[in-house]
Amino acid sequence: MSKSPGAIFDGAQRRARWAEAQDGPGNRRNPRPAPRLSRPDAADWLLVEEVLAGLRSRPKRLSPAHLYDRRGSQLFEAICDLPEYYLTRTETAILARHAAQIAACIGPQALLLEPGSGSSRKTRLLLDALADLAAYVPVDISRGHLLEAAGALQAAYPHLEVLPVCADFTQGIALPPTRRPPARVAVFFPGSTLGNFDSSQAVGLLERMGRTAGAGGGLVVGIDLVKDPAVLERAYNDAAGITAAFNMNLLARLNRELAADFAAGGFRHEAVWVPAQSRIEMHLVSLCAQVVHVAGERVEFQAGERLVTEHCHKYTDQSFAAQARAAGWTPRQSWTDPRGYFSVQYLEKV
Ligand code: AVI
Repeated sequence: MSKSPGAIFDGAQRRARWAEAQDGPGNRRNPRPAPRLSRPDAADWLLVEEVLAGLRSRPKRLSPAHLYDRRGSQLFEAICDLPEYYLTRTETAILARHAAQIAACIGPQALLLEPGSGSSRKTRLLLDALADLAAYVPVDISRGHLLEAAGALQAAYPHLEVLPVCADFTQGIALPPTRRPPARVAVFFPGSTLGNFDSSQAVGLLERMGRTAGAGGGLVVGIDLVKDPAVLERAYNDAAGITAAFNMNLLARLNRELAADFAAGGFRHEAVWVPAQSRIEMHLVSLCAQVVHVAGERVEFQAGERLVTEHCHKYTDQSFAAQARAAGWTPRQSWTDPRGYFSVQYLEKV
């Protein structure tokens, strides 16, 4: 780790080191014809500061949001189809089986808001059951993905008003005006994405969703349930190594986007069940003592040192209800699968 004075938040120094890391030493006399990166803009700088702060913390930790570049998103889609990764299949089956009841909870003429909508694949199960929806508002940070998915939905549901919003849903969402005034707002948050937030962040996120939905609003949320640790660990350590590739891709992303030099074979993937926190933790474990450079900064790893890349919390009905109530939501109804692996919950903001 760099001990240079003012290293943590000295932007000018870091910019100079970043430029050198991209172009290589001696670049002014012998410039490369095609530099690896364009100059960082403001968003890149936020990313640099966040990543470096995470690499300086103990244990080293990075936000799981960084797992989802283009390649990471493709790998995650592949994970959803893995035999060991029961979550997507199980939740889809619950939604398919109970769509009519869920739609009855949501009620007529609602606005359906989906934070982190991605491909909106599961949404169709609800849309098919919600005949008189006032509007569907998918929200995603990836503009291309959002517009593509919204276009496909609009074609499949020509009478539905589809109003895509490109935004980071963790920052709160401003609802767009709709042609028909909705009777209520219902938030759809499937996929156990809530489980990737630590407890206080999850409560904050649920509170923001509650503010967006307003009094009388609804929330349909998918949560993964506590179960045999062997089943959980298998889901995140699949035999084909897709989850490992998904985790390792983070290092390739840092190499590409932050001029880092993580060695391809320097780390291994590991996902462990941590019962005290009721979560799977995804780690990258350093295979040896090594020094890595990220945006011009030195980062030391001990042999066996872990970089935490994701937390995946697993709930009981009780632990989820406590979290939801702390955020101002009242649990109304829930549905599960025959094995009790996953739960879809309906909550109301009173
Ligand atoms: C997106 N999220 C709900 C997944 C999960 O299971 O927590 C991410 C994931 N990480 C590894 N496999 C899947």
